[in-house]
Amino acid sequence: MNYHADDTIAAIASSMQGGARGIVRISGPLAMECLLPLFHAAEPVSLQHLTAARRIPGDLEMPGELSRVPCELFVWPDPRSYTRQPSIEIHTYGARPVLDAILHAVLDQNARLAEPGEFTLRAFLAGRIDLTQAEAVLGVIEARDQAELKQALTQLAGGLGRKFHQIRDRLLNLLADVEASLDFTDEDLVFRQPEEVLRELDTAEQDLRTLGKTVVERGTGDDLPRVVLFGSANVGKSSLFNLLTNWRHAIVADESGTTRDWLSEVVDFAIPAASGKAWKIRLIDTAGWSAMGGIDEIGEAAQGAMLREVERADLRLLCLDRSRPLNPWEISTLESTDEARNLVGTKADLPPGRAEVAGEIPVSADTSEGIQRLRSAIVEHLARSRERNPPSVASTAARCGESLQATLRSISTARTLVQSRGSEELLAAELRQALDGLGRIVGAVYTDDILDRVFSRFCIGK
Ligand SMILES: Nc1nc2c(ncn2[C@@H]2O[C@H](COP(=O)(O)OP(=O)(O)OP(=O)(O)O)[C@@H](O)[C@H]2O)c(=O)[nH]1
Ligand SMILES: [Mg+2]
Repeated sequence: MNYHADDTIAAIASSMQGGARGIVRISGPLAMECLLPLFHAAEPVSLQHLTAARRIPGDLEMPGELSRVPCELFVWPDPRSYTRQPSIEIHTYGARPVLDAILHAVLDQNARLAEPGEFTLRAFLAGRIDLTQAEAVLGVIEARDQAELKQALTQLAGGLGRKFHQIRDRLLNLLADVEASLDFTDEDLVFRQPEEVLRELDTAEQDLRTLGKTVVERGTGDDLPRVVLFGSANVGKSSLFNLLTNWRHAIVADESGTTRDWLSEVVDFAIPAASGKAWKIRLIDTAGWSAMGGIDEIGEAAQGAMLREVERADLRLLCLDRSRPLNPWEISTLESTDEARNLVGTKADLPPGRAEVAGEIPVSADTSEGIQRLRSAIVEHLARSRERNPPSVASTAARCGESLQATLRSISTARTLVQSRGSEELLAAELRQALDGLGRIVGAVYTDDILDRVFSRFCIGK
C-alpha cells in the first residue's frame, strides 16, 4: 500500500462489468496538468484557473484509431474533493477499450495507476473520512441487498464513527483533567471529583456497550463465512456436523427433532493448493424441518431460528437422506433455485431408497465416505462467492471487536482505581489505553497493518 499522496494517480472507477457510463478518476497535484494536452472543452474554460467544482463537456483527443472521444469532465480544483486533492472524473462511454485507451493516455501524462482502494485511502489520510467510513465505502459497493446498503450508507454518513468520536472526546477531556491534577499535586487542586470521574466512566462504558451491540449485530463479529446444514428432520445433519467439526457435542438420535436449537462451531478447512490459504468457516447445525412445524413453543422457536440461519448463510447445505424417497418439502425446496446451495446426499452407506438427485454429493457420517469431496465443494463455493462479494461492513465488526473489548477492560480498571482511591498515574495510564483502543477504531491511531487490512479489500478505482 502506498501511503504517499504527493503523486497523481488514475484508474478506471466504473464497474468492470461495463454499463452505459464509464468513469476514469484522477487525483493528485498534477490532475489538471494531466488533461491539458488531451482535453478540448466545448466551452471556453481554463482547467488550471477553475476556483470551484465544475462539470465541463468536451472531447478527449486520443492517439491512434479512436481519435476523439466525447466526454464530460467533473473537476474539483480545490480541497473539497473526495481526496482533498485536485481531482477529475472523466465520464464517457462504458466500453472497456475506450476506458482503457483514456486511462493509458492519462498515465502517459505523469500519472501512475492507482492501487486498490487508494482514492479512499487518500480521503482517509486527508482526514476527510474515518476508518469506519472507509469500510462503509466498501460496504456500499458490495451491498447484496437493501438492508446491507442501508447499513453501509448509515455508516458512511458517519453515524457510527461520530459516536465513537464523541466518547473519545469526553475521555480525552477527562484524561486532560487527570493529568492536570498530576501536574499540580503540590497545590492541592482538584480538577474533577471522584464521583464525577466515575459518572464519566460509567457513561462511556454504557455508550460503548450499546455501540458494540450495533457493530457486531451483523454477525458473530468474526466475519467468517457461514455454512449452514439444513434439511428435514433425522436426515443426519448433526452427525455430519460432528464429523466435520471433530466435535461430539451435537446430539444425534434416532428420533426426529433431536436438534432443537442451532449449534455453531468454527472449523479450519483443508487448504486448497491454489490459494495457499487456510479457510476458516463457521459451520452451523440447525433443527430439522418438520412437516408438523413447531409442535410446541420450543419447536416453533427452533424452526424460526433454523429459517433465520438458513436465510443469512453464505452457503446452504441441503441434506437429503439417500436411503428414503424425497418428501414434498424436499421436492419443493429443490424446485426453488438458490445459487448459494449445495446438495448433500446423506447416509450413503445404506442401500439407496431413491434415484440420485443431480448435483448431490453422496456422504456417510458413519463411514466418512464423500467427506473430503464435501469439504472441497464447500471451499470452492466460498472461494468463488468471496471473489464476487468480498466481506463488507461486517469487516468493521471484525476489526473493531478486539479494540472495543480492550477499551472496555481499561475503563473497568479505571473505575476500580477511582473507587479504591488508587493512584492517579495509574488512572491516567488506563485512560490512555482506553483512548488508544478507541483511536484504533476510528483510525485516529493507526498502523500500516491496520490500513493494509482495511484498504487491501478494495478494488482498483475506489
Ligand atoms: N447409516 C447411517 N446412519 C446415519 C448417518 N448419519 C446419521 N445417521 C443416523 O440417523 C439418525 C439421525 O441422525 P442425526 O444426525 O441426529 O440427524 P439430524 O438431521 O440432526 O436430526 P434432527 O436433529 O432430528 O433434525 C441417527 O440415528 C443417526 O445415527 C449415516 O451416514 N449413515
Ligand atoms: Mg440434529
